[in-house]
Amino acid sequence: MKYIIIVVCIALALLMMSFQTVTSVKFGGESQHTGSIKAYNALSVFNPELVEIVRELCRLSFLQEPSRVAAGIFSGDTVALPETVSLQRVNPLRSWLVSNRELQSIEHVEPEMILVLGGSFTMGCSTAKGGACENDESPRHRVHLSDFYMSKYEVTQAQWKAVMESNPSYFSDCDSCPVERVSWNDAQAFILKLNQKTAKNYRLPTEAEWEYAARGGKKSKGYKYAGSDTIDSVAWFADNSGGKTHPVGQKQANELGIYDMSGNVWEWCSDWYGNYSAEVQTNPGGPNSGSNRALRGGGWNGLASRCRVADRSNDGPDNRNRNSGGFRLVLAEKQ
Ligand SMILES: [Ca+2]
Ligand SMILES: [Ca+2]
Repeated sequence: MKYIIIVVCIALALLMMSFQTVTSVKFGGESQHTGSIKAYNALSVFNPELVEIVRELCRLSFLQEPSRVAAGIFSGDTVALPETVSLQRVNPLRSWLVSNRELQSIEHVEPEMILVLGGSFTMGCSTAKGGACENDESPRHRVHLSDFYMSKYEVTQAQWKAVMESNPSYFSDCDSCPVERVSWNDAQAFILKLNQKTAKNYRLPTEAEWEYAARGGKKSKGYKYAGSDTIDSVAWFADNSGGKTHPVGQKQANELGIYDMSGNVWEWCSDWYGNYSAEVQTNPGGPNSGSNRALRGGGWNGLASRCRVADRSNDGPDNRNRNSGGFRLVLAEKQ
């Protein structure tokens, strides 16, 4: 069966290349392994969309039994695997492949989650790093948090498309960029569908969870931005973004291994936006009511001061006009 699949992969690659009028790839005298790898590489140069189909077929074939061929095909592959749910819609051939294998695509839409060990921290702005604090970042107060899991990256356009079968992003056509132009309510709709697909309880982070994670949790080094005092090393913001979002995970991660908490897109939190209280709090979820929802971390079009771990912003829950507004996910426990 394995070898049939290999042959099919190569045949498929050659068939696709015949549409691309690629003539420079030679298979003579080479093993099937080498041939398929070369075909793959050639395709990736000439037609990234078609190579996805080959890659997916091979990946599915060796899901249970990783082999040299699969390793070769995927060597140098730095792109996240495409989400089969969305591609079922996009490509009839892939749809056939998926339905034949009765693939459950859930694993490919789920975000990579990082364990954030609970602990205590002081929430709110300190002038220790020389930053100007804004009024809504005070009073500083002590917060105790339980363990939780936070997504390593902002939710990407590929993940959004896989779940929602749409892409609201202004900077669309970039699967690995964060989804943006989503309202707080849109994010809730995504989470509802994701939870239905996965039978898990994903949710937005609370502001306290967001700030604790941005500060590096138990591993915090007290940086001004998430992962550094030098903003350029950790964040896409107005001065370095070139006026657009960027694929997630390209800047340096923070102390917990979480990316882009400062910059790229603003991130919705679950809380109503309101004033802080000076009381010690345990797992706070913000005010009971309000008119706006909290946003954190700054974005590609914002000032450096917006990317501070203590900075807060807010917007109406239906507002999706921000092409710098996205989100990331939290799980209370690994499920
Ligand atoms: Ca961000
Ligand atoms: Ca602010």
